[in-house]
Amino acid sequence: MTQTWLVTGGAGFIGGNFILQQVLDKKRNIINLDKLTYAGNLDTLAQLDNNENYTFVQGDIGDNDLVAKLIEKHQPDAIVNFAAESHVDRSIDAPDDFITTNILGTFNLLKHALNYYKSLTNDKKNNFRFLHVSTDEVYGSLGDTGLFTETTPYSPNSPYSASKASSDHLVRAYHHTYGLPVLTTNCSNNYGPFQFPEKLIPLIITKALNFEPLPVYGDGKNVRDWLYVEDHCSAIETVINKGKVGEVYNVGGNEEKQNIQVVHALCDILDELRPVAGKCRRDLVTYVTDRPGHDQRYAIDSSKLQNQLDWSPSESFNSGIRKTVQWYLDNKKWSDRVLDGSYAGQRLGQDRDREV
Ligand code: NAD
Ligand code: TDX
Repeated sequence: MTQTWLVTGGAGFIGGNFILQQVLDKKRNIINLDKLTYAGNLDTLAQLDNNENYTFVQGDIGDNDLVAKLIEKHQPDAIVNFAAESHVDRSIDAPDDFITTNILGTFNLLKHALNYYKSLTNDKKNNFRFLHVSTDEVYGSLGDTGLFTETTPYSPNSPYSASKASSDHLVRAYHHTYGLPVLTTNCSNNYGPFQFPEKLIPLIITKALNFEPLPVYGDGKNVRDWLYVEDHCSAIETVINKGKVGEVYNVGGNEEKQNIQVVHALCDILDELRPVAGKCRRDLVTYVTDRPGHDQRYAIDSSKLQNQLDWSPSESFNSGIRKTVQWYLDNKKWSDRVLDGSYAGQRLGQDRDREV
């Protein structure tokens, strides 16, 4: 029988890609609980309207009654927690929602998942999983060498990463104390279709298309490890299916790049695909004030996931970034729609002295 998975935050970037993979490939019935914050867009999932294997519920993971009722009604085989406030710059300007959703919201989910888990019997109980989607940012910042492994001590530096670290600890505690069958994935920077254009890659694509200045924080030499979003989604599915209960798995693409290299790559692809005579998009690069507390380098060792669960990424940075640019060119309507709300590409998170 087809399993039912309760996915939270499925109208966002990664959750949306995950649901599309699951439902279009007829793998699972999906219940999507999403609050529809500025980052949630039902346009992403429009092709699932009327699909009998997909149900959307607008609501908050922190809503006690709603979460209890949803779990009771749908009797999920797994809960996959993507829901979060996810943008570091916003966490600098206004951390409150990060604490409420990422910490208290996850706690509420865990509480109800545990009550439900206790009520299950036999195979349904043995097979139930709670997968928490987290980030490499909980490990802090690296120097020029070294990689984050699953045993790297937590050292979060932004309100965002601190709130994710806190939720990771709660997830861990629910396994150790109560025996809830949890799994945690800590992933590097994702890119791909349906990413809200406040994050580096879609922001630069959007601005470069319009020949607007391209804001590069600090000296542009901060390093991120980039993973194509569909590879992250396949990693999550792999961990739910094959992961050892209670374990943490790092997910990464082995594709470290300085921010300026990413920006240059985007400029070059756009110059090729949308050339404008006499203009070179690299000339739009504008170095701006650094992000307060900007982590220097993230890099992930995902060998545990690769060796123990036989996962590996399908896209390289070069193939994935080209696909991504092409997607934004082909789906300008999507970007225009999501940008017609409160966010229009302005700089966020630069003022550490602002009252929060
Ligand atoms: P996103 O901001 O694009 O989407 C978040 C979604 O969660 C939105 O649809 C939003 O409406 C929903 N949401 C927010 N608060 C909610 C609440 N209280 N109740 C229900 N829904 C709520 O985020 P994303 O980039 O897709 O990230 C998804 C998850 O993956 C997050 O937990 C994030 O920490 C993690 N992650 C992201 C990256 C990345 O590069 N984007 C990398 C590693 C891990
Ligand atoms: O305009 C910009 N200019 C710039 O130089 C923006 C928006 C970002 N940057 C830099 C800051 C970072 O070094 O680019 C890098 C990437 O920035 P973001 O896209 O904001 O991502 P990051 O802060 O690295 O966090 C992302 O990856 C880990 C996600 O937003 C998190 O949700 C995830 O956990």
